[in-house]
Amino acid sequence: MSKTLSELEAIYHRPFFDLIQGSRQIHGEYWPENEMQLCTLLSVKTGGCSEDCSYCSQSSRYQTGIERETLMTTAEVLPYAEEAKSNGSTRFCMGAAWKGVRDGDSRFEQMLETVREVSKLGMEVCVTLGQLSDPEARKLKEAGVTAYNHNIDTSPEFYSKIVTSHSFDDRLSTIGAVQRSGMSVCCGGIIGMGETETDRLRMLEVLCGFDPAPESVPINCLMPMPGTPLEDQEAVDVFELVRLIATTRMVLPRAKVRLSAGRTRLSREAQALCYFAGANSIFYGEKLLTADNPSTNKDLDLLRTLDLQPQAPFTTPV
Ligand code: SAM
Ligand code: DTB
Ligand code: SF4
Repeated sequence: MSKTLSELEAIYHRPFFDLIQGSRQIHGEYWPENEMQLCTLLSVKTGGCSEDCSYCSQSSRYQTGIERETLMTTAEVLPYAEEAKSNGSTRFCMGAAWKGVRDGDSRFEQMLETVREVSKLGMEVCVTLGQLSDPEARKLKEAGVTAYNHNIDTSPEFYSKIVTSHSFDDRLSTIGAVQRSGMSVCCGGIIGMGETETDRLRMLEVLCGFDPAPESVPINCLMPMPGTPLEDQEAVDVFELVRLIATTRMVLPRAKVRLSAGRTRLSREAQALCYFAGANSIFYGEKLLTADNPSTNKDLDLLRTLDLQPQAPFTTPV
């Protein structure tokens, strides 16, 4: 449901304990199961991207040490998806470093084939392939994609400080095509890029205006990648992160709120506070796309300590 910036500010700036008490109550109402969704990421096409996103190790504009690779074949991807399933993930997300996809292109056809095969495994299938329009979105949906990840990354105002090779409106038009196709929208952003807390709430204001509301909202903490323009950014304050998660939980109660990149820099206690405030999904597995993620043992250990269950596997087709 739409929220104005001042409504979001009123929630976000509540006394800290009132805020998390409020988000906890909503969380308990909508998500009473004490479950954590585990999602595994795989970079199916790494590096060499034409775009200039200042946070990204995969942009060809920066010297980051990430080599350009070709698109993985279906046969190469499948063992990773099977392993993710056997490790307990219920969502498998494939990411590609390029500007976008075009119907008829052989790489797009190859992606469709991969999606068709992965979707037989009984996990949610998410892809993040950059820009697309209606025909591509329809074909991905038909092939078995459940959710399309395309982040707005930050506020409309701050966006041009971070990316110039495509616009905020370009991202919104991709999201429009995803919505029209019937795929779920997975859309969030990154904090810790030099934006203000108001920028973060402006980002949330845009997400709240989506119709339908995003099914999942990844909140990434910037992982400063050597060689990128943002390599020296300082880590974000944990309490600001928790406030944003709690506010997101309150205004998008049905969304999976995913504590995404950057958990390697968060203590166990900080992660626990994020989960308490309303985060109910994480990336699971030692690698994100190019950056590190906590080990699966550490994650399972923390979930056990907090008496949180990994989301149960699906018993009916997804
Ligand atoms: N190329 C596609 C795109 O840009 O939509 C898909 C892959 S892209 C790497 C997916 C998202 O990962 C980005 O939109 C950004 O929000 C997040 N991301 C990328 N690099 C990051 C970093 N260094 N720290 C935190 N989040 C990052
Ligand atoms: C999202 O919001 N975060 C994920 C996923 N969507 C594709 C990606 C995080 C990338 C972190 C940096 C890296 O691994 O290079
Ligand atoms: Fe390319 Fe996506 Fe990285 Fe931007 S975030 S440089 S579009 S891979």
